[in-house]
Amino acid sequence: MDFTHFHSRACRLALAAFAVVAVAFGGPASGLAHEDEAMEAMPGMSGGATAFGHPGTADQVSRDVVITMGDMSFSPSAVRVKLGETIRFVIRNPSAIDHEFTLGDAATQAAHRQEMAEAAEKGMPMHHHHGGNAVMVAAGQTQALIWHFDVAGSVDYDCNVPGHFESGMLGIVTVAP
Ligand SMILES: [Cu+2]
Repeated sequence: MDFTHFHSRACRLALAAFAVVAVAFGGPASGLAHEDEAMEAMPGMSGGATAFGHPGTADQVSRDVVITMGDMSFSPSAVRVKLGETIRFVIRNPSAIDHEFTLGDAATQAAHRQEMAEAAEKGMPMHHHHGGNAVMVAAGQTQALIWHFDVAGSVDYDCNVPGHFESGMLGIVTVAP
C-alpha cells in the first residue's frame, strides 16, 4: 500500500465519521427534515445521471474491470479509468461473507451506509432497489455492475454492510481524460 492511498483511506474514514456526526446532530450535511425526503435526495439513487456518472448498458461497455472481495477488502483497491469509458465491474466474492459494492461520492456512500445500517437494525434484507450504482454480492457469487464515467475526478467504491467500510473495505476509481 503506497502512502498516497493510505492517506486517502484515512481521510475518507475521518470524513465518514464527520458525516455521521453531522447527520446525527442535524448539521449542514443533513438539512432534511424527513427520512422520505432524504431518500429522494440521495445522489445516485434516482437511476439517472449523478455527479459521478450514470448507469451504463451492456452494448456501451468499453472493458471489464474485475474486483475481488476479500474478508474485509477489495482487490484491487484502486482503479483508473478514462473519462468517457463505460466499465463493467465484474465483482467476485470468493469470501465466506456477504458483501456489497456501492459506487459513489462521499455523500452517496454516507447516505447508503445509513440506509444499510437501518435495514440491518430492523432485520430487513439489505437489497438495492434503486439507482443501479450498488449491488449485493452473496458469499461465493459474482455480480456485474455497468457504469458510465462522464465526470472527471474520483469515485469511491465501498462495502456498506455495517462495519465493513470501517474495517477497510473501500476503494477508489480515478477518472481522468
Ligand atoms: Cu463487505
